[in-house]
Amino acid sequence: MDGEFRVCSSTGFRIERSAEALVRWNIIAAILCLVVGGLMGFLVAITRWPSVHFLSLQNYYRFLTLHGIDALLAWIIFFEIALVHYTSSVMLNVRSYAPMLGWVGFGLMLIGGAIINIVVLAGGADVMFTSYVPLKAHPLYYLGVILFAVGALVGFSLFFYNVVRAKKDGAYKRTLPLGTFGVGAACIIAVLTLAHGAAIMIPTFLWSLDVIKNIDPSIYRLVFWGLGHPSQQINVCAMVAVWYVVTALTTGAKPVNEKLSRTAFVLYIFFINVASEHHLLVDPVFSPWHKVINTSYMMHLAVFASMVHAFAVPAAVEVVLREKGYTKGLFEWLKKAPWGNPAFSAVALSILLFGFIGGISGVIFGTEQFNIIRHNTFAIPGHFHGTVVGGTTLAFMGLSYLLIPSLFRRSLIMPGVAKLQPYIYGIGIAILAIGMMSAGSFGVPRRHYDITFSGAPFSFTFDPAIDMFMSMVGIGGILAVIGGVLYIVISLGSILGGERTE
Ligand code: HEM
Ligand SMILES: [Cu+2]
Repeated sequence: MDGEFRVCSSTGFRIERSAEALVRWNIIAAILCLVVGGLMGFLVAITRWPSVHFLSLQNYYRFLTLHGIDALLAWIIFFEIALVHYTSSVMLNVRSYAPMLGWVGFGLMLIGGAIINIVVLAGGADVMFTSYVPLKAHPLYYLGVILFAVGALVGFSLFFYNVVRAKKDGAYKRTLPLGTFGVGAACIIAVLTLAHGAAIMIPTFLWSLDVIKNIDPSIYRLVFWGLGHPSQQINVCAMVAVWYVVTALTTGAKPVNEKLSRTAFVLYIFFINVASEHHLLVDPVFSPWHKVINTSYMMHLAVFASMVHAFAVPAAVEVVLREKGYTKGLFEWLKKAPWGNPAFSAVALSILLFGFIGGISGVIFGTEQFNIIRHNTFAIPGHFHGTVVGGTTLAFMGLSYLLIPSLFRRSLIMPGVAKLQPYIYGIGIAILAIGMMSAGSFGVPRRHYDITFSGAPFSFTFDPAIDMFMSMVGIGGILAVIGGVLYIVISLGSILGGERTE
């Protein structure tokens, strides 16, 4: 099976069987994780909507834990490993050089992910995604996380092996194509991130076994965010790489200045970890001077990189569409962009939502001076549903609309619905995130089961304005869930039962 190539009629890439199989199975695993993660998100959202308040106290925290794990960790990382194989073999027209290792990594991630899900559902780990000590989970939970992370490390490392071997085989001359380069930056950050992960998860595992007696919560948070924050930058880097790849494949866009785009990826590698400090702004670990310098100045080195991409991608689309003759007025090119192609519209919405909802709010909430009035409020999940959901998840959905015809060789079922899906999902997420941020600005806490405080010895009522914002969370959440279900039906339905294309 290894070494057998075919030429893809839609993208022109020479695709080898084992590389194709790795991309396919990682995508299938990713979508299945999104099924569980999305269902949990739905249940949590209708629980936070006070007029519904669906789950029991215990299940709220249990399912919130699972939502974070399956949506943020599993869906996104499985998809990123698919991207690793796609950009380091398919896009370079070479074979996968170590497919066995690819399967070992995949298997570890599956086993680790399954263990985590089972332990959480069995009630052994109501610790939420961050598993802050001294909250203690069953040792198997930490073992599951470690296995998943080792599997991911194997997957990300294969990128380097593939591109080095591909160069020897003459697949590219001086430098990698931009999409591959971007995923390469993500892989470098991934290796650094997973090293922090090992440094914190292995001791915590030993602590849960009583081998280590005590872990200082401040140290835990410091090292944990060396894992937790840069892993979001893997997502940002991979998402931006997808922006370039999808706009290139759907419109033929080429960056106006490729060197600038590459430099921006390098900025991510160097400066993203300094931004981890925004998670520690209420901790006594760093001095106020350190926090102000870090979050008012250093942080912008990475933010600047995102600004570059946010201009470079639309500019590339504008240039190519103007070349095609859409030159009337300032915006004819924008009107004539392929808005009916769900791959393109998903990426366009991803750029908008990531920039205007996720990015701007992140810069504001991450500043030392502002952080204290938003810390641990509902505004924070509002911010990151703009980044990892409106941004990354939507971009990955868009790419998968291209990969299904190209790699699974099936055409999309329900093409008319597929056209609408990115809009339904995107608008839902926008309403959800804005509702969360607005409620947070009135002090509504995150990770809180009952903001009416029923049965509490003292009474407290929030500003009545939050009723509207919490309803936005419920209604936006339901709309996003409808968009998510449509995505799952279309993608899995096409993979299983779409018309064969070649
Ligand atoms: C239909 C889509 C989604 C809905 C309706 C939804 C809704 C929610 C809600 C209501 C919360 C609870 C916040 C709280 O009570 O503090 C939450 C938390 C969270 N969501 Fe989502 N979400 C969705 C999709 C996603 C996706 C795709 C991701 C990841 C890529 C994600 C990542 C997270 C994370 C990491 C948390 C925080 C968990 C924690 O505090 O431990 N969500 N989501
Ligand atoms: Cu962060």
